[in-house]
Amino acid sequence: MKGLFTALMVSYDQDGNINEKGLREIIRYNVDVNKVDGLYVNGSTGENFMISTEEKKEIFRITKDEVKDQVQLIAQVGSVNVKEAIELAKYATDLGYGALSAVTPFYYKFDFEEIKQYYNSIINAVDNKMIIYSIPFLTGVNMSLSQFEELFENEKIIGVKFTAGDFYLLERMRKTFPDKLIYAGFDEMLLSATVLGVDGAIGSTFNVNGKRARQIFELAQQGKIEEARAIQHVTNDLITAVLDNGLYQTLKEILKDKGVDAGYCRQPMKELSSEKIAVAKEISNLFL
Ligand code: NGF
Repeated sequence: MKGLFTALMVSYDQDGNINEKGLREIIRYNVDVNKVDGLYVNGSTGENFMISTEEKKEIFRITKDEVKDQVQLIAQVGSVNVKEAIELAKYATDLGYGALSAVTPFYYKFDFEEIKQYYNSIINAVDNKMIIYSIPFLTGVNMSLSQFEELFENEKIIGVKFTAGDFYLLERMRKTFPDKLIYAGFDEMLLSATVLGVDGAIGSTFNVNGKRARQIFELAQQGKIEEARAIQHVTNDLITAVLDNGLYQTLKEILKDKGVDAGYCRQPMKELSSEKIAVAKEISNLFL
């Protein structure tokens, strides 16, 4: 399960329904053009926290059907509704997903014992492996090194998607857990995370910029830091422009510019204005 995973975008029509044809095109673009090692399905980038259980299943099913065994698949099943998380974990496992991931439970201020019970309940219900999805800036859930250590006592918990800028903690985790998988979650920090020894990365911008992510990751692993840095600089010019214009909407417009039917974002995310659509096209022409 090492390597580069695209946090998969989902195509929705203007009424917010899943556009199956568009979703299949996004998947093909990632497998055939970006040539990533795998897909991270129903994460934040898939707009997962705005859709129903049935829609989540539909996305898992379509993705597996399109990919077959061409690349690795991780199913993000996390939900504050643990019963839903278990139902999705069973569904994705039956479909043949290679690993599961679950966001730390958010909104209520769960204590660590509750968080631990959440992970163990999900993963012990299925014959699969779990990657913790840690994204403190969105969930407000910060876990310490010793808390990760306690979660990792369950051998079915095999790694973490580390979407944070705390590189002191990342370094401590790399040293403490040499056998666990650590994925970088911030694309704009991929070089620094790779230097610290992550096993892979999971990124939204890989939907359009997967080739540069591959170059950064491999050059850094080979110790060619200056070359990797030059590509990270261009990548971050791209990411900064995308973030300024509206992250997911702009990535979708770029995909459309490349001929992929990426559709719209789900409400309450708003549509881009015509000015912002023009900016997205400029970004696409300039960088991709
Ligand atoms: O989009 C977010 C969260 N994070 C993604 C990535 O961690 C994937 C990251 O690529 C992800 O969280 C998911 O889909 O579950 C950023 O978009 C990127 O580095 C730009 O900041 O906001």
